[in-house]
Amino acid sequence: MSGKPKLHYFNGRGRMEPIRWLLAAAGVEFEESYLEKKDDLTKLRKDGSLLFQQVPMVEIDGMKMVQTRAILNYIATKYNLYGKDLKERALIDMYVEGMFDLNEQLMDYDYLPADKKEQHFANMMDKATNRYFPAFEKVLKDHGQDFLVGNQLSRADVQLLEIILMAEEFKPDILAKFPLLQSFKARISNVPAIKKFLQPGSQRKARERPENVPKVLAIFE
Ligand SMILES: N[C@@H](CCC(=O)N[C@@H](CS)C(=O)NCC(=O)O)C(=O)O
Repeated sequence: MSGKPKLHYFNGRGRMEPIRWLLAAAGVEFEESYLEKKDDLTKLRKDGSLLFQQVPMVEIDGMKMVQTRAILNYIATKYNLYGKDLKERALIDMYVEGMFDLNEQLMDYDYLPADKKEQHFANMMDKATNRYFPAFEKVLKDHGQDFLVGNQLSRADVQLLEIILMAEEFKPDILAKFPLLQSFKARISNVPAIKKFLQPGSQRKARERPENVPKVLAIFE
């Protein structure tokens, strides 16, 4: 055993990507084991490795953790990316839950059938532009700090940057009306561990290519 966390998922973003981001931001090296086909998932299930028969699963500190949020909570707590007290943590939880709601829409898009994409795209862009990004712009404006919560980097900053970059892949000028989010993006992208993760060749995953979608869907059907 190398002692590094081991991530079990398919070779794509999905629900594992925020976990990759958070580990990278914490400066933690990790290994990955990719599910290539349904049999790989069946094997993990038969091993008893998946409490609810689902991935993401992360082997970390002698545990086989499932449930994305539980995994992220553990990593954030362990590496001090979860605020300095209960109230900061409450704010981080609130912000991050909003990010999960938007993330779900962004994440689903590439896996939808063609006839559902247009409506979904309009809805997710509307939510990003009129609900979530204005909220985070306001948070930054109200307290005038560099980070979303308190005076140090937290998981909320890491996840917001991830979502901003994802949303820009769909609409490059999506931050046009959000000057504080633009400077936030530049600032957080420059945190050394994050900067490294943003370089080509890191374990960060690209958006799903259309030709891979059937293969990924077949793992879980
Ligand atoms: N609440 C779970 C949901 C996990 C989930 O739906 N995973 C999908 C892959 S992204 C899966 O394993 N699907 C197969 C199944 O639910 O049987 C989490 O956040 O980890």
